[in-house]
Amino acid sequence: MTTSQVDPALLELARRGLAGERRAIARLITFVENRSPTAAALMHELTPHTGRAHVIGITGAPGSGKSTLTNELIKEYRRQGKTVGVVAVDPTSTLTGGAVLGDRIRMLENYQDAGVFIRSMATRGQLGGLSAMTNDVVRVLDACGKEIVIVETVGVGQDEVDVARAAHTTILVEVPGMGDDIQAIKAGVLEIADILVINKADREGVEKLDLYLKAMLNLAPKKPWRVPILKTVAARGEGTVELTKKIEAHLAFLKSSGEYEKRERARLRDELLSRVREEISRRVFRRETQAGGLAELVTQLENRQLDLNEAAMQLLRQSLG
Ligand SMILES: Nc1nc2c(ncn2[C@@H]2O[C@H](COP(=O)(O)OP(=O)(O)OP(=O)(O)O)[C@@H](O)[C@H]2O)c(=O)[nH]1
Ligand SMILES: [Mg+2]
Repeated sequence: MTTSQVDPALLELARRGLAGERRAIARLITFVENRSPTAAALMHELTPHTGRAHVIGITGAPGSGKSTLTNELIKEYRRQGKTVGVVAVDPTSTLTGGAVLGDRIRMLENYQDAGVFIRSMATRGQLGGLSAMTNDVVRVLDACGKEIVIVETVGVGQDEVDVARAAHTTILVEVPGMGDDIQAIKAGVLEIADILVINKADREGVEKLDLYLKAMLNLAPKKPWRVPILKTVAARGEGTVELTKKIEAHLAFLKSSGEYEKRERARLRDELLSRVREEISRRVFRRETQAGGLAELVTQLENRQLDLNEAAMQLLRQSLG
């Protein structure tokens, strides 16, 4: 697609977004969320401007203080003169429904600041589409000049873990005193953490959790980056300066070790493959009941007119046609 084929109004929208205009950024994200054909044209315009932001994932159990911590990080980064974008992935679960409203209210604190852009996204149960969409929203914020992009997700499902994996630096938030059963943090979740945060460090059980996390980290295979454990009281803004320093140190490690390029490449590879998978299924299902479509091929399989391999190749050819 060449730029000349794109609607001039869209080009203008992209230009205003790239210049950091808040309303333009909001509209760009809406296009991306709706997965409209327009979004593809816009991503074409924005992509050359991406790759500059430091993407930070914040994940952890519901109510562990991720949004409060995000809010404190925003304040600290603004003090440092950095622009910040936030994508808060809202769980649709009724369990946390109340907390989501709390998020919005707390995050309003920063809304008057042109250097901050915050967007909440509902999970809406897209099939594997959440991480693809979140990645695109992150790209928009990156292209539009946000130097730090924070992605807040509730670390419960694979989808959220995937989202966290797309970040350069992933912070896992734990809280003390939740009982031993909850402390049995899944090894898979711990594995994605570059920095561990014990939030609500004003509560009892901090040392116990600290020891537990240290033991868990010791069990994991040794890696060049030693995962630090930090204590914060996000509700009082304590420990956030230290956290930004660790985040910075992690980025420096990624860059100096060559890990940055490696992660970037692995992420793009994953994204490309899942986009292709998604597109093929979309096309196959769109023509499911048409002549030669999925339904008919299944019938031919039943009648032993085709073998599985032939049917698969036919579907694949069709989806490309
Ligand atoms: N005591 C204490 N409370 C805190 C601290 N940080 C956050 N909280 C409180 O914990 C509650 C949940 O905080 P949130 O920031 O909404 O947590 P969250 O992880 O974003 O929640 P979800 O997005 O619903 O998963 C709020 O009432 C906060 O005020 C802290 O350091 N100490
Ligand atoms: Mg939250």
